[in-house]
Amino acid sequence: MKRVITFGTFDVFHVGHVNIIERARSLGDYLIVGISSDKLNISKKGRAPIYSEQDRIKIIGSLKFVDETFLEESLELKEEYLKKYNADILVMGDDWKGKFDHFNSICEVKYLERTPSVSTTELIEIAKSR
Ligand code: C2G
Repeated sequence: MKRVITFGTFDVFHVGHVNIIERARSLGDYLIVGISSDKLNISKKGRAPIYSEQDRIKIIGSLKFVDETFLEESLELKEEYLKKYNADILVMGDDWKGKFDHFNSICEVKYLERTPSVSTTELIEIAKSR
């Protein structure tokens, strides 16, 4: 049984998020998703997510591809999370390419191609302009 783990904010949920979650799940038998806390997002992106962490966890946890979710409190805790959740494969979008290669000694690290032409930032801009 292969355990796959992935991380993300998944704010303003869109098809790019579904695609990576679906593909991550297809690489193994059990998918764990670490969802960035509101606080972590503010430190990473300089703004609070549109959807709260409770709502983002509820949305991601309701997907049929997702077996388990948890709150990712810090980028520095990645190694602890990989060990705690017994991950065999870490999946990230290719915007993170190379950034997590050093975890190769703990688990397999895979970067999947991002879905083109859709992003949370762009969706916020489109919504604002209407
Ligand atoms: N994604 C994608 N295609 C898009 C947009 C996003 O495949 N068009 C992927 C990203 O590559 C990422 C996941 O969806 O793997 C979640 O995206 P974000 O919410 O932007 O994640 P991010 O804030 O980069 O968080 O510890 C790592 C971070 O928590 C990753």
